[in-house]
Amino acid sequence: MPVDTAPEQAAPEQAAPEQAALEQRFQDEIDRDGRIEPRDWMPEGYRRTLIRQIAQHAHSEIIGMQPEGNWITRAPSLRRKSILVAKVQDEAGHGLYLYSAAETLGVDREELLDLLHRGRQKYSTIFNYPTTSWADVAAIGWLVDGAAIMNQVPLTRCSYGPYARAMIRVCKEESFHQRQGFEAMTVLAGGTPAQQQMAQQALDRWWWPALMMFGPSDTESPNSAQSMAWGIKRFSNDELRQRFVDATVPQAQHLGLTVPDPDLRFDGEHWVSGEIDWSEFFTVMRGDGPCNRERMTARVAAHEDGAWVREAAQAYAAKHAVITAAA
Ligand code: FAQ
Repeated sequence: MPVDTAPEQAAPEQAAPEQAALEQRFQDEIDRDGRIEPRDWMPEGYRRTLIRQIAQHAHSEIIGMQPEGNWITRAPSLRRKSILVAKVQDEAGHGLYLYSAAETLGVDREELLDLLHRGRQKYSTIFNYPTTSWADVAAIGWLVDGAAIMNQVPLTRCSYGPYARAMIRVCKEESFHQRQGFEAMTVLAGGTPAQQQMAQQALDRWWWPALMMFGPSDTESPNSAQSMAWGIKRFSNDELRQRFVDATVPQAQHLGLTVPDPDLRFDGEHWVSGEIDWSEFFTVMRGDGPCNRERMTARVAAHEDGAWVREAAQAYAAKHAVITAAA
């Protein structure tokens, strides 16, 4: 089925009575905070919104393997290397759960990957920044996984059952990732002056891109209102970003690091950030960030190199289907 993620245009008042009853049942389920399951009737716009968001999320997980994967061969100890290999494998696994969740909506993962490779679907801007030092790996765990958890814990209560259930396991693993990043950052921040400098420079590089992960400000977010009405998103982009800032500034202070925001202030209740450079966010989102081309080239090459694995898996499945049918 071709993927069309444009918003649905049908006017509800034109719907036939049966259609109106289906819509009412769907809406009642949403209103009572129930779960919509793959075989339930759902509005076409709801289905398209979920495909768009879940596919982008899956793409982010698999492209997100690249910045940290860059450091597997150069991790500073065997312990750090084994942790990093496990983390990067987890990210591949998250991609697989998410492509499976998207497939329950009637799309094929091959088609979603094709859309990614042709630049027709997005992945998170955060993965278009380079990892220039080992401290960047620590900063990704602390900040990027920290932001991902803040965004994804509410998705465990998403109205679409398969996505919500996938998020429960993903969030447990992301929580480990965040803690290992903070632990690695703690070691660097408490180390030699050179290590402390590495930690500070990594925070300087990743702070603002991490804030951008939450998406455009609420006034510039075209999808939020409908996604919140459908119970896909539970909080707005700005609400989640604020929660992240409130949680993370005290962590930076604990580490003895300085958040690279001269306008950051505490208003008695919240840590209030200075203005985000939205032109940078939109530039990276359009494909002109520091590593967009490099990431896509590596992704397409990995897909092509893996063709024989997919063919072998299909041949194996076909062989076993014949054996099972004959038994
Ligand atoms: N990058 O109207 P909204 C991770 C797009 S996973 C690129 O606010 P929405 C794990 C947005 O798609 C990180 N594009 O959109 C890990 C839309 O464009 P479209 C990924 C962005 O969907 C850790 C347009 O802007 N997480 O980190 C971004 O309601 C470490 C307008 O925006 C998820 O995907 C962005 N940052 O809200 C892996 C979580 N922000 O599609 C490895 C699930 C916005 O209309 C290492 N997704 N856009 O053409 C969500 O929660 C939502 O989709 C948002 C965006 C909040 C990201």
